[in-house]
Amino acid sequence: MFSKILIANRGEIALRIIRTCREMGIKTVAVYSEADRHSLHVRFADEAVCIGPPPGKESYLNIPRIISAAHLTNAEAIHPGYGFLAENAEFSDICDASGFTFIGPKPHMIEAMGDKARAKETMKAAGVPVVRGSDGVVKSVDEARQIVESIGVPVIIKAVAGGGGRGMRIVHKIEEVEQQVAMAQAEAAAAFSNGDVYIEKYIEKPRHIEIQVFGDTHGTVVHYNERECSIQRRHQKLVEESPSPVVTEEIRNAMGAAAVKGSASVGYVGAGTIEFLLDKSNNFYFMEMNTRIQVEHPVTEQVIGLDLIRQQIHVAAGGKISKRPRRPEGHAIECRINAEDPEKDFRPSPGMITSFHAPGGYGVRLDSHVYAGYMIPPYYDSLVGKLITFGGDREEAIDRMQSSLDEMIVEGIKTTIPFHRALMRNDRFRNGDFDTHFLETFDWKSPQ
Ligand code: MV4
Repeated sequence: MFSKILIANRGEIALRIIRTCREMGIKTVAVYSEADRHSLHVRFADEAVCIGPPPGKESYLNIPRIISAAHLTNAEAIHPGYGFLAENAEFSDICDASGFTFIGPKPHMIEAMGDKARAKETMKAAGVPVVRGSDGVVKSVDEARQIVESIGVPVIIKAVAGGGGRGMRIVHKIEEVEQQVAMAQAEAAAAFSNGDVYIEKYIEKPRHIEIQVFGDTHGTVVHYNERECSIQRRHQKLVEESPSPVVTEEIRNAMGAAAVKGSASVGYVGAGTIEFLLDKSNNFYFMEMNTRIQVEHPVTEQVIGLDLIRQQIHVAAGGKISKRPRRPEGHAIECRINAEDPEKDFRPSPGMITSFHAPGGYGVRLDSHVYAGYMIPPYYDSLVGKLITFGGDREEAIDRMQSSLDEMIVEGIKTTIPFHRALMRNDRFRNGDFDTHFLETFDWKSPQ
């Protein structure tokens, strides 16, 4: 096992990783930008190295500075968390080449899944259901038109270098296909330095359901059930839960088996997430694979009884994972508390937290790095914390979430707490009757 790990991240996830390292008797190194000097990850790590000015490019995204910090402190492994360099193939490569274990997949795996058209072809070849459409990249607008003539509208044009909702366009009229493809290509070239796009039949009002997978270096790949992530706004998830209110044992087994088959076919090692769309007839289709630990991993942890960060470290050190299937026990739900003003179109609301109270009690978990007197810097994401509640069933978890949200105090900045309080009272949400478009019509200000 490693004796020292450097955490190439900040905020709640840096703290989350430090907590597990301490439990495991592993020393930790924090890296921080000048804006994060007073952050808890700096206080709680055994050592801390300042790696530069506030902007991400000059600190948390600056590979030479992070590698230098690892050399300086004699770290053995580097945990990237999520975001920043977590899915950067070059970083994974440089860590290994510099003698540090990257706690995540090898560069070729990150690259294979980062190209969304290639990832889809790989999964299709492994027998995982995919949405019908172009076979890989569309080479010309003529080819695009032919494909849409055969599959019919609506279709969705996606950038191969996009992902997470970036670089997508929906087309409802066949005569607009050529122009839309040309525009999508130009946009993708500008945004991702790669203009390649592919086409799929557009699935109307799907649910976003993802499967947590895990592989070890001994050839074992397992899944830890689904997370329901349909409550999202502009491709930002706001609420996640496990299990999904609509996933039956039959769907879970089929989706889980497909996710394992797809991951095992590429020899996947570490924590991964296979994202599916579930349509109205309960057909599911592979969308993307994320090769990192995700923000919403705690809901899975709470229902399967396993520390996924511990397991990432264990696997990176060459350890084996148990093949035992883990069925969800009870129900867990997570609300992302962001420093955003839901009254003003969720615009960022950084600044000083003047007063803070963390909810607690039976079945309540708060993963957060903030405290009274903490300054939320404007440079990074706006996550204040993740409030997770769990109970014997979904209703109990939601009731507990409602009372925890009522108890939570964050003053000095605007947060998404009022939005979550309204959502937890909403009948459609309570009945599990929602899809990825739910928030487009949900008015949190009107009485539920
Ligand atoms: C789709 C889709 C419908 N049909 N693909 C969005 C994020 C990325 N991971 C995949 N996404 C989607 N892909 C097909 N073939 C719907 C989404 C989607 C979505 C699209 C428009 C507006 C909001 C959305 C929210 C979640 C998923």
